Amino acid sequence: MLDNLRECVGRQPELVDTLFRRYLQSGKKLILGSELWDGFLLFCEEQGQEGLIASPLGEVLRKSQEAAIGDSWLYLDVRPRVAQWHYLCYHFETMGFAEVSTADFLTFKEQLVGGQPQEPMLEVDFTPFERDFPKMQQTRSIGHGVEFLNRKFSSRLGNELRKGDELLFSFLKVHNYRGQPFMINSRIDSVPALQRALHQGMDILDQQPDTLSWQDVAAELGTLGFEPGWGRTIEGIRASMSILADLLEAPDHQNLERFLGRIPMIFNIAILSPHGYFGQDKVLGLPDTGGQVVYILDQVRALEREMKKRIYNQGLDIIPRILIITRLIPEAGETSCDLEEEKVRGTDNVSIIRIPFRGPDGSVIPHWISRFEVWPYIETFSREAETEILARLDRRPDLVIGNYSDGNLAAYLLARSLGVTHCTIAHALEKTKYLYSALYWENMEEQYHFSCQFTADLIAMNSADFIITSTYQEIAGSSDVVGQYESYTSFTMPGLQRIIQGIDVFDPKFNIVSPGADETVYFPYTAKEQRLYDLHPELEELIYGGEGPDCRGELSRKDRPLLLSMARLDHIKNLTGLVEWYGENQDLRQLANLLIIGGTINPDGSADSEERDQILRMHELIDRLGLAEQVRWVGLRLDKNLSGELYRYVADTRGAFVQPAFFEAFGLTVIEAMVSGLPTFATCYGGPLEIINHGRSGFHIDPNHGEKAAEIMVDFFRSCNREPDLWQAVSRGAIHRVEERYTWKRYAKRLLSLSCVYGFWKYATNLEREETSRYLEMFYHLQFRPRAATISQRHLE
Ligand code: UDP
Ligand code: LCN
Repeated sequence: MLDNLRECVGRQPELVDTLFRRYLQSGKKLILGSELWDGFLLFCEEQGQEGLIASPLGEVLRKSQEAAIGDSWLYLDVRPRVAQWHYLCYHFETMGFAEVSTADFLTFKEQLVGGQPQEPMLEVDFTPFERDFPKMQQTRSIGHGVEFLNRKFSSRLGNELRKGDELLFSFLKVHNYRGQPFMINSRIDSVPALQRALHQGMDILDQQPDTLSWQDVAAELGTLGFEPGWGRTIEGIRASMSILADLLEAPDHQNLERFLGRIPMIFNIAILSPHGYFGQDKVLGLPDTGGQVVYILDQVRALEREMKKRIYNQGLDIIPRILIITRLIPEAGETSCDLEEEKVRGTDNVSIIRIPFRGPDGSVIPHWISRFEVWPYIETFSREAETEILARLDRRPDLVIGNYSDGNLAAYLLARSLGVTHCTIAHALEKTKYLYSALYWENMEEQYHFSCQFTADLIAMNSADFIITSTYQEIAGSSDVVGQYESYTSFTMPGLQRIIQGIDVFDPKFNIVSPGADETVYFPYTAKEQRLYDLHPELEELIYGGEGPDCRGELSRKDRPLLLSMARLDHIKNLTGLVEWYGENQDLRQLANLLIIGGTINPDGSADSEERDQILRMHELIDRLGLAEQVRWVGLRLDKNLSGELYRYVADTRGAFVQPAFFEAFGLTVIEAMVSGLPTFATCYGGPLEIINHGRSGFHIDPNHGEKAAEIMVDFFRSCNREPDLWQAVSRGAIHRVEERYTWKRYAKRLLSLSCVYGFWKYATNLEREETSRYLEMFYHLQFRPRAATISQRHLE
């Protein structure tokens, strides 16, 4: 890249210098990639140098994420392809280019924003720990870690046969439940003994009819050293034994995955999700309370079902248990968040366990606390959680799953202390949501405490045995957009820490496991027999009723399709932006009514400052743009059945759904709306970019170009008026897309398989990760804890 660039610049050095000096003269120290590119295009046009656009210089500028500019230097961070970074610098005097290291680039940025060279700063680099750890190389492999590991490991089993055999054998020996061994007991004391026993066992099974069960052969197999766990039926037991025998003879990755998935390993799971209001009713839409709660409640139902099925097929009679550990909030309003325990509906053995946040003196913090301010409480919360989990399960959980930055940190502490497999799920990493959230962290610290959050994120993602993401873009973005995890690769927080390598997105710990939408609640509008028509009077009142304490606006034209949007009333969700685009587009106002479900109407009813600002803005827009007869704003939290039927009701009006967020990590509402059959217009930043196939199963819109987004909607409604089949085609495309890709059943199967494989991998490579664990422990104690202690204890006041 550098050679081509030098050659290209060498042909017209003055021209390039003029361009770069323009950037310098703009007076900006930092220029975003899009501005850099727009400036370049304009320059080429003015100079009559359109040929430059396709040149190596054009390529570098098109792929630059950012420019950092000082008096003598211009630095570029270039991302030629997904997850690949180069740092270049240009010197204004010598007019030459050079490639610089990550550290040099970050140091330059620190000096730019801090004025003088900074004090020596902590440099964090995880590269040396991973020197011998297998890494993927192709960008298309990113997010498919388990397949890679299985391939890698089975070849290792093959190459170092004795060692690999021993590993599998010793792994089998560690499995038991409350002292009851599984699969093999101490009579089988070596790999050859295991191979012999397997052949004898299969001979015995071959003489039995398939209809018999484990009990019928238990005594005979027991004399060979076998214990329960091979299967319930003769057919199942035979299959497990033959897969293992094949594996010991000639390892291959498919058999390895199949066999590991058959070992009884996961009976109890602890899921951590401290912040927000975690409950089953009247919580969705409250501050910090949205998709994560829906996700976990659907996830546990699906997981319990799949765990039961697997345990049954393994021939065991163990009842699986899942504990969701969240925060107890004494001042819980209408919610149940002040209860210590709640059973999850639709499950047999899943409970929500609530543990309060405590101040330094042990006193319980009574009120809700923003997710940005939970840091001082997580450690005592985790300690209490550990005691509670052990007391309730009477043993260690087999898997700990963290959710979001705070839950992931709690999961780290817990899994480290208990020595169990640890999975993290980010849901949304805040770093990419706020421009310069790392570089200007100090300016945002009072409100967001990113020093704690990003440190916690680094600890969690590096400690986790495996990471689940909902989409590829969450890990590594797209050719033009940086992934959420990728943004943790290298960054600086001046005065605090310089991250040379925070995470490697090629690490096989990353796996894409997409969530679904509860199909008992969200299903196509065409499924007439399942529809909840008795909710229609309530919905009609909500949509077309008069103004009241919870609703603003009264729709005057009931014959028009509805354009629905539903979200928390956070700035990032951009519901107010949508109202503005709609209000300013006279055509759209004539074509459809806008229905907004979110927040509350009364600003005094909100404890969240960001939500209050949005409420005031919404009122201001409705007044200023005269929207009272075309926009209906419902400030209520709808229960799931009502919101499910609402999507379908909107589909009956031949309406559509809009998700206008500035950034949406995944977007459960998007798949809910789509599977209901609603044509959906969703942000091109984040998950929806991957969920929707533009034009086929919905449409991408750019929240930064509201006018254009409104025009896309106008075009759609107009085209539907001309071609009545168009609405149906997009609706069918949306349903098909979700049914094919986003289901909880698939999710649960995959998550449990991953847990088994990574459990094995953790066992097999424990030593290799132990160094990282020790380093993380220091990072936690020396970096995170002091930062968390700086957060004001104002909640105690
Ligand atoms: N939701 C709801 N009622 C509301 C607001 C939201 O039921 O008033 C649900 C919505 O159906 C979805 C979830 O809350 O299941 C929001 O998830 P999403 O992933 O779209 O966004 P998040 O809030 O997690 O950022
Ligand atoms: C958090 C978000 O912001 C959403 O985009 C996700 O859909 C939700 O969590 C569930 O993972």
